[in-house]
Formats: sequence, structure tokens, C-alpha cells
Amino acid sequence: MSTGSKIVSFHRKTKDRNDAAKFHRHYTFEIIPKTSLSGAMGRSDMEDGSIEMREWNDAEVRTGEEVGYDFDESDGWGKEDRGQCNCKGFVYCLIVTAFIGACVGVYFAVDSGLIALPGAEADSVEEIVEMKNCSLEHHIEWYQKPITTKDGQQYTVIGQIDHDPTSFTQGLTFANGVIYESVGLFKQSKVRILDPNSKEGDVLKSVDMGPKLFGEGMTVWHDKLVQITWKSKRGFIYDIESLEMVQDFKYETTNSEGWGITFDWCKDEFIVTDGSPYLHFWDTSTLEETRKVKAHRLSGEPAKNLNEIEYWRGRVLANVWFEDVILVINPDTGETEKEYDFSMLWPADERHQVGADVFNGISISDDEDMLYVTGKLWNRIHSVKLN
Ligand SMILES: [Ca+2]
Repeated sequence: MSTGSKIVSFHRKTKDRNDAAKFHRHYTFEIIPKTSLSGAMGRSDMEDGSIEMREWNDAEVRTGEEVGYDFDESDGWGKEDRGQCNCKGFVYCLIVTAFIGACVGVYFAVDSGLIALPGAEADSVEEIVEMKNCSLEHHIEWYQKPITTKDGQQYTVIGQIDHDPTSFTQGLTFANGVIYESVGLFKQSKVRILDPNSKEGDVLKSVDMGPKLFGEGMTVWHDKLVQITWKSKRGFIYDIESLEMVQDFKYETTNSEGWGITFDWCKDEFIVTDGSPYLHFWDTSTLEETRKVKAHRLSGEPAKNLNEIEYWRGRVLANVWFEDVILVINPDTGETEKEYDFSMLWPADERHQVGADVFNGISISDDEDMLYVTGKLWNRIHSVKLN
């Protein structure tokens, strides 16, 4: 990749779920700035399903194929518009140039989620997370870096906010600038919305689940939240803003329990843990299992007690019950690729003195490299970056 260049990858899903050919479209291209003013670029989706590229201010754009990706040349790249200007006067041309350049820049910023327009939240959230999760080649160095618990602390603590120490965290996830938390224990289970930008971790909304349900994992799913419970085999879908329950469903797992759930935006499926070594994959339409993969630790042993999880960089990040670790699991093979040691984040002997329990809770954030992590009954949520 050229110096200063940037790989950008879009995985776009059309609104038309009945058109399988259009439903999953993956575009990758490279922006190569030539001057300090270059780089403004936009794209527009055409009615026929192709995309049209525009480049501006002397930025060179190479196709995905040229930078080593499989890419169908007929899939829109042949429609590059180099913005030829037929203006007669230089000033007129300059004004038109500036206007179009600004429009293209704004379009690109909106489309990439850098700025949001009223009424476009659902799409922008979806595309922001898609960009984070589907730009796999962008993280090739990370994939290739071996990390084991013997390497000690292989993360950087970025910050910390307060967290209710009576909150038995079972699920942690993020979208729309807020953290969504599923809290467990009978008579104490609830779904909460937290503000990660307030030092106190302000609770913006909280809904009790009643005395008989034990909340477990929860994930963002477009404009909904999908939550599972411990032993009741019941799941719930909530409106992401009001937390109003809009659907309940039954499910089955290897252990007939629910522990963790996350959403793979790239493959459009849920991934579920139940304390066994299995990752269960659910169809998002039927909420039924389509397959399951047995996960193994770096040691080769089955990865027992897989707990809270989060889909990130094409991998499943997993807490393990009663261990201060985060596993990085390849969901296709079930193989653990890295094991991060988090025993020094809040050492067990210190946190036990104030009644805090196990390390549990992993979430993405609005920084594609930063994660939120916490634990059951912890009085803090940390933001961290993994090496
Ligand atoms: Ca999570």
C-alpha cells in the first residue's frame, strides 16, 4: 500500500432482502492522496445496483482488484466519472468545482458515518459498524500477531467511567453513541442504556425484567436489541430507543442455557454462547440455529465456559467464566488465535475486597480500535485498546 494511502471497505446490504444477489455487496478501494488537499471522494449507489465513483482534487483511486482484492470489474468500477468540466470561464469553473467538491466531501462524510443527518441514523449506524467489522484486510498485522497470556498485559487502558456496582453485567454492546447493558440475577435483571461520555456513566434508561427472568447476553441488531436469558430458553427483542419489548422467542442450545450473544453484521447472523465450548450460529429471520462450531483454546483444549462475547474485526472476542482473559476466536474454525491476559486490569484480590465479581462484558465503541470492558458488580467500565 502506498504511503499515506487508506484502504476503505464497504459491505453494503440493500433494503431488498428478497434480492439475494444484491443483498450482500462488498466494495473495497484505495484512496491515494497526492497533495495535502486531495482525497475528497464519494460514491453513489445507482438504481441498477452498481456504484458510481467520483474522485476530486487530484486523488488517485485504485480499484480493489489492483490492491489485491477479489473484485468484479463489471460491478460498477467501470463507471468512474472523472468530473470533466466544460466551463468556459475559469472563475465559473472554480465555483462549480468547489461546490461539487464540497458536495462530494459531505456525501462521503455522511456515507462513512463521520457526520450524521437527521433521519439517517439507522443507516449510518449500520454502515459504521459494517465498516468496522468487514474491513478485515485492514487488520492483517493484528491477525498475524501472536498473543498469549504469557505475554502479560497486551492492551492499553484509555479511560474509565463509573458503573453501578450492583449491576451484575451479563451483556454489553454499543450503538448510537451509547452503551446497552443486560443485567442478570433473579429479581434484579434489567436492560439499561448508559452514557459512555459521562464520567459517572449516567443511566439514560433502565427497564426491569420482572422477578422470574435472569438476563444474560444482549446484542444490537439494526434498530433492535436482542437479549437471551440464562435457563428459561426465552429471548426478547426490544426497540433500541424505547426499550419496549416487541417480540419474544424460544430457543435451544447445547446446554439449554443462554450466556452470550453478538451479531455478525457481515454474515447477517447471531452468534450465541451457552457456557459450553460451542459457538451457535442463528439465522436472524427465524432465530433458529443453522450450525454450531466447537471452539478450542490455544492449548488445544475445548474452550469451556465461553461467556460474554462481541463480534469485532471478523472475530469473536470472548470472556471466559472465572478467568480474567479475552479470547480471540475465529468463528469459521472455532480456533482461538489469541488469548489476552486481563488479570492486571482490576486484580481479583483488590476487587473482591469491595464485592466485585468476575471479568465479564465486552463491547465495541465509536472508536473502531477501542473496546469497553467491565465485570459483574464492577464499579467501573474501562475503555481499552488491544495490542
Ligand atoms: Ca458484548
